[in-house]
Amino acid sequence: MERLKQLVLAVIILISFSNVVNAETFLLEPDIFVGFSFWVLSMVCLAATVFFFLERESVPTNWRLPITIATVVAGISFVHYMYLRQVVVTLGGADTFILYRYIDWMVTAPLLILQFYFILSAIRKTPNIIFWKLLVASLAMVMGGYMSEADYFSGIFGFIIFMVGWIYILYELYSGETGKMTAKSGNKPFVAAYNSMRMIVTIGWVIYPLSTILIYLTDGIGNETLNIFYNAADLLNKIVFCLIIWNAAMKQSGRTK
Ligand SMILES: *C/C=C(C)/C=C/C=C(C)/C=C/C1=C(C)CCCC1(C)C
Repeated sequence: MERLKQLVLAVIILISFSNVVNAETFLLEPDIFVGFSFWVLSMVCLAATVFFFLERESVPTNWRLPITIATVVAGISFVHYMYLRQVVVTLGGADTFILYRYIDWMVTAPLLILQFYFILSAIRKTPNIIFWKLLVASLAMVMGGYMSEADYFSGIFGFIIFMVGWIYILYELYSGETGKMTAKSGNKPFVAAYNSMRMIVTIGWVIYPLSTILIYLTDGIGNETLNIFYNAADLLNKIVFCLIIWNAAMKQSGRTK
């Protein structure tokens, strides 16, 4: 296990180095804040990947799966952010840019929603149906968002699919089986973490469509500003979200109070 860990860390470090080498090839102009924010986010995601990876052994056995998922989410975002930074440098604020984000979202958004099932399973027996409900709804949601953005049908149709999926997930998390089982669990640190995570899905996720609408209305601020909003949203919705899970896991282990 120790060997395997060292190997994985070595691979992560190698990828980071290739990232730095690329930075020389695709030199970022320091006054381009959007490029800068991509660079910072890449580093935060790298740090989070290593952190969750190492912390996996420190949490109670039941909590290892959510921490593994956190590692995967941070890792995907890390690799993807390096890619996006190059897109920023080579294409600038080109229109197609936002669509590239879906490569990440398609995978990470459902994984983040499934975390509610994984953490609930860590503390009690949880019916499989909750897994499937959250999976199908979150997949439909990202597909809807993608269709809307890529203008497959009319944008509004994809947007409606997105809204239906998202509202269904919120219903499930507040008043559905998942919400009820959590409330009844009587596990205080768990309920607190669940509530914060649910708040992030309720408010943090709105940053994306809201800033899209804002940019659209103010006409001219453009895609660069939009990407900065999205980067901030990703930081909250991915990294902070997973840190809350880690914190709850630590509380269960009694290592922190
Ligand atoms: C880690 C990534 C996450 C949590 C991404 C979430 C993305 C959204 C909530 C996107 C929403 C959008 C719409 C609802 C309409 C079309 C425009 C989008 C993509 C901003």
